[in-house]
Amino acid sequence: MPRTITIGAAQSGPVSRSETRAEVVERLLEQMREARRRDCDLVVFTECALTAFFAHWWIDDEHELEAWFEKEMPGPETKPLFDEAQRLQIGFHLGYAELATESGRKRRFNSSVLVDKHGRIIGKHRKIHLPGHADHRPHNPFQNLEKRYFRVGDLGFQTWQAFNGVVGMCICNDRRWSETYRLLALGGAELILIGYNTPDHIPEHPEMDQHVGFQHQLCMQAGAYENGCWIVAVAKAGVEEGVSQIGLTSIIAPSGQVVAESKSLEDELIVYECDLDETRAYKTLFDFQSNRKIEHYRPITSTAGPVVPIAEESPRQDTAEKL
Ligand code: CDV
Repeated sequence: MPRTITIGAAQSGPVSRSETRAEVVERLLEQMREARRRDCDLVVFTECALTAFFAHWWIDDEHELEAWFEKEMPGPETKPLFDEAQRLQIGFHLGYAELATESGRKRRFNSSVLVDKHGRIIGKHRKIHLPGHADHRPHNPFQNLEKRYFRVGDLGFQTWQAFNGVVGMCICNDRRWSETYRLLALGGAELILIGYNTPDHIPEHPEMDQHVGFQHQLCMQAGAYENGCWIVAVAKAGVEEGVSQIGLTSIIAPSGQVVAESKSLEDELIVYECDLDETRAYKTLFDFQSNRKIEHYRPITSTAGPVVPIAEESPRQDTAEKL
């Protein structure tokens, strides 16, 4: 029997700085209800879905900064999402800024949760690859202060048995690192959920502007194929507080093909029925168990013995000519 799961990728359009949590949650609830009408088992929201992406501007005051974070999940403003999920019997993925108080310590993370159709949190990820900078760059058209506002996630890349398969999560810049997919796949992931806020311009690297959309798809398509996984990647799109962000919310099959993609830079739900058994052919093709042997990967440096320089072992043509 095929293990199909119908997934709604719920792209968010821009959220203004003044929009309240209640207003944003209402937008997300609308998308959740549409997802249910379109027979989805799971609806995927984006990174830091509850507010504008505040890492794009400098905040000095600790109180002001904390106001952008959720102190509990669910909290009073997000509980309606959990209640509605339970009522509709639909799972969801939500990215949010987390203010964690654990063992008397306050720490800030860029996090996401996976919630089952009973409204119960079954998994949590804290973003590991934090892009941007920690210093103030007021002359940039916008900043990316994730290194200042968030700690590196301390939960690793975990997977959960859910929705009749094995599910993993990562957040935005995590998707640009092959380790992310490989670790999730080694944990058995068949489905990887991603939210992202990706500007179409990096102030420090304008030469990359023309490649932003291509590179966004490239790393995910390779990650899906090389690891035999479905990938659902959901944008915060459009011009938000002066920052223009890509859309390209995508559902990618284990073949590496993009099978569904958003068309707008607004709130938009794209839906696809994903057969988790389609992962099998690729997982069998690569067969990590028999083909992926760490001992066959020659280390670049080793404490076990001398490393023979490449020039000594097999001289390059130009070196050989000089000898
Ligand atoms: N939120 C992100 O992690 N954004 C980065 C941008 C800054 C390059 C990304 O990888 O899309």
